[in-house]
Amino acid sequence: MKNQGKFITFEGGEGVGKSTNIQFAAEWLKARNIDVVVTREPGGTQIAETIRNQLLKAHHDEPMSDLAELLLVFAARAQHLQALIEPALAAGKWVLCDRFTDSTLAYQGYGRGLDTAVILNLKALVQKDLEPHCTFLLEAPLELGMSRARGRADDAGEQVDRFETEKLDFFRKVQQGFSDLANQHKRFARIDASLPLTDVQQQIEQQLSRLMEQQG
Ligand code: T5A
Repeated sequence: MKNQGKFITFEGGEGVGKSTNIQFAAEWLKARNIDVVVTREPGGTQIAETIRNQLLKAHHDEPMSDLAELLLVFAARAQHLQALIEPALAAGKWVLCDRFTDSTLAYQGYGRGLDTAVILNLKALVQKDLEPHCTFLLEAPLELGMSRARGRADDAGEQVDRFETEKLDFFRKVQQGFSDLANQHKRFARIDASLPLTDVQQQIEQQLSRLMEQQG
């Protein structure tokens, strides 16, 4: 039977360096002849990116309900899994995904205060038994991540998105959510993302080497 690929997710608060380090990980793996797909959530396919636009759009004429937000996140995920993630894994590729369901538990669960049991039910419906092989949790003090995100957005001339307009207290709860999840699940690799980029990438390299060894 053909080797199944590996599913690796990158998680953490705003601006901790997920996008930067996912690109680094992809290049590192490609240099070792691994077939890699880089994707993100919400999004990753045409339909899921359309949902992302609505989720992140800062100004709607009506406020988005927390439940609508949750269901849209999972609608995008269902599409992303079927159209991109599952076929890539079945073809033996390594899928590197910028955010996944841990973000839903952290943002919609801890941040918005939606019932974790409801989120876990939706997770079971959408993901069935698929879990990431490894989840890199990039951790840095909130203020550092937010100032990095702001700096990057200013450089790129981007507007803030709907989540970035939330108050600090919301992001504290999100951060607590990620920390609790990392304490509960062995698949998490905690990365100190407050360090200079080369040190962050050294930690990521170590974890990728470990995953390649498991591959045999
Ligand atoms: N969301 C998502 C939910 O609410 N529920 C869900 O289920 C899901 C999947 C998505 C939003 O949607 C929410 C959460 C989010 O608010 P996003 O695009 O993933 O949006 O959100 P962000 O986390 O805001 O993504 P960013 O692109 O802002 O942050 P990254 O990717 O973590 O950071 P990155 O790599 O762009 O780095 C930011 C800047 O810092 C520099 C980089 O060069 C860049 O300029 N940098 C460093 N500088 C110094 N030292 C380091 N170690 C550095 N690392 C990065």
